[in-house]
Amino acid sequence: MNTPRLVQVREKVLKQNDLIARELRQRFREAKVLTVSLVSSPGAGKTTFLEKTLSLLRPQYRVAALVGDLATDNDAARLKRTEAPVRQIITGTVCHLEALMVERALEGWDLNNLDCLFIENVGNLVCPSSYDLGEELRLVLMSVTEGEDKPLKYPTIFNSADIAVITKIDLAAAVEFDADAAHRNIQSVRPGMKVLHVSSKTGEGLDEWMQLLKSKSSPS
Ligand SMILES: Nc1nc2c(ncn2[C@@H]2O[C@H](COP(=O)(O)OP(=O)(O)OP(=O)(O)O)[C@@H](O)[C@H]2O)c(=O)[nH]1
Ligand SMILES: [Mg+2]
Repeated sequence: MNTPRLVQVREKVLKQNDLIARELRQRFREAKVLTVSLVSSPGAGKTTFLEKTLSLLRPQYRVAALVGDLATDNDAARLKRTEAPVRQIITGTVCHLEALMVERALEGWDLNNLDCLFIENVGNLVCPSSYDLGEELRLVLMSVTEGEDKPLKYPTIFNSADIAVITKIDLAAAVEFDADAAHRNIQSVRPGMKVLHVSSKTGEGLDEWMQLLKSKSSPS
């Protein structure tokens, strides 16, 4: 039986994306830029976490960020307060970032002048999982207010990520968040996955995140 046309088109798009992502990864490695992407459901705390991360790394590290959104440049405006170079990618109707969007957004930036590049994906736990962006590390964030079962419901995104970050832990007691259950769920879809617990409001857990990041990148 012939493969349906829609499937063929999708396979072609993903293959094309993988080729560009591979080239990007090569460029990042050659320029010694640690590239970290963030995925999560809308509102899990990506931009807030990134604001803290950029501020803590600067001025020792040369950092920059790309941020994806369907319609606004609100997140870029927030991240620019850290004074790091930031570019917004408006995706229109597209529910994820693609490697080509990253490549275009980087035009004019000399990667040799960077130590770390962060990429905030569009808030979505489904679409971004299939699109490699050439990043070295992918973080999947889940906030305590979303419940413990997200890894079970969206296993593909947890499988495509390297580190899980449980966010908004300052609210854990108020929403009776069961951290053990969340860990069990993460480990059941991705055995051995590293899990961080952070609050971007109180700063809890950010030290461990900084240590982890600094173990992978050194300022030049
Ligand atoms: N209490 C608490 N609130 C937080 C924390 N992190 C983020 N928030 C709040 O959660 C809301 C959403 O945070 P954002 O950082 O905009 O989330 P986001 O994942 O970037 O959202 P999208 O880009 O729209 O997907 C904001 O009102 C933040 O102030 C946290 O650690 N603790
Ligand atoms: Mg955001």
